[in-house]
Amino acid sequence: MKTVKISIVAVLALVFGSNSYAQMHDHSKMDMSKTGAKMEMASTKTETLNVSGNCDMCKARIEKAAKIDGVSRADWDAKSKVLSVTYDPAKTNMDLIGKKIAAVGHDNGKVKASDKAYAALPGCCKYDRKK
Ligand SMILES: [Cu+2]
Repeated sequence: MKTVKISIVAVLALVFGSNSYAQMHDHSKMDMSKTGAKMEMASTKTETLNVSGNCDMCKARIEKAAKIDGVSRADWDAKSKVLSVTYDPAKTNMDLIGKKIAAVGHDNGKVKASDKAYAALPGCCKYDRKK
């Protein structure tokens, strides 16, 4: 009788033991995927850039110009004149993004727009230029 009890305990321990092992295994898998997601996020960078502009038309133009290959998000705030860009540093950089924005007429912290590009802006978009 004693040996039967012991074997039942042994079986239970085995079942619970393997069960908790399986759970631990699942958790470690979950943690691994979480780490993977974090690593993916770490491969992109978010930076801000001061970009001159006035209105919603400027916003659309600036954000469109900023969304070059490697840029996953571009958001310009008309009030603060700050553009926030999320990009993959392996594919592009802030100098390049600044250059693209200057090319459509908007002075920014990286590159100043040419007089020609600025002159091509619609009247409402002609922001005050710092000389
Ligand atoms: Cu505008």
